[in-house]
Amino acid sequence: MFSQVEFVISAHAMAQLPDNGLAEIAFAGRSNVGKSSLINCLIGRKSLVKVSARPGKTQSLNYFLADNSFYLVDLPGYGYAKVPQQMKAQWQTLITTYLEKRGTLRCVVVIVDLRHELKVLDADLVNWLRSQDIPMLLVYTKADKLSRNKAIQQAKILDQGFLISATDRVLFSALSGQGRDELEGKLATLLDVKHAAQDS
Ligand SMILES: Nc1nc2c(ncn2[C@@H]2O[C@H](COP(=O)(O)OP(=O)(O)O)[C@@H](O)[C@H]2O)c(=O)[nH]1
Ligand SMILES: [Mg+2]
Repeated sequence: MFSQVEFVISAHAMAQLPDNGLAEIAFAGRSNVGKSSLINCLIGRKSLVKVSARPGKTQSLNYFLADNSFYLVDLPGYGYAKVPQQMKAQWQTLITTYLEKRGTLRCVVVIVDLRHELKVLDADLVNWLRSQDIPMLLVYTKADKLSRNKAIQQAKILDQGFLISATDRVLFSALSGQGRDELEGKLATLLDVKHAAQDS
């Protein structure tokens, strides 16, 4: 599913988005949650997507083409305190327009830190996606930072907070690779493509 992935464009406006009609999966999350690491882990590349030491930097939609058949879209991280108000408003405008209008969007992967309590911004995004009937998949990342029991316990708390069931999310770690194959499987189903975990 990810045998060939290449960077396509860093888009700052809707007019710059590809118009070839290929399906896409978008990735959203708070700055520093581990979004870039997750995408790199998923596609099996060390650093195609930059893992940033300076959060809140990317304000564009970064497009990656996978196997010439669909796009992965790295959305700008949100919720970083040091980003000026004006940039926050800009994030909202571009992202809201993108999420509402993008007909080829199949799913938004919402990434949250497994260790944290439910954050208002994450809950707001999830509720808004739900209200717009935009399919989403929750990923609880950095699972390696908790013991197995604690991770399961924390995941249940987040499930209740987001009002989802365990099948609507993936416990993930970019460090250990936990949840990687499960995530690929779920995305393959959404995109209706074959993946490594299936028989060929
Ligand atoms: N332990 C652990 N650290 C992670 C994981 N994912 C990301 N990180 C670290 O979290 C920081 C932010 O990661 P990055 O992918 O740049 O986050 P982004 O801002 O959401 O794109 C980096 O220091 C990563 O090494 C994970 O699954 N486990
Ligand atoms: Mg990033």
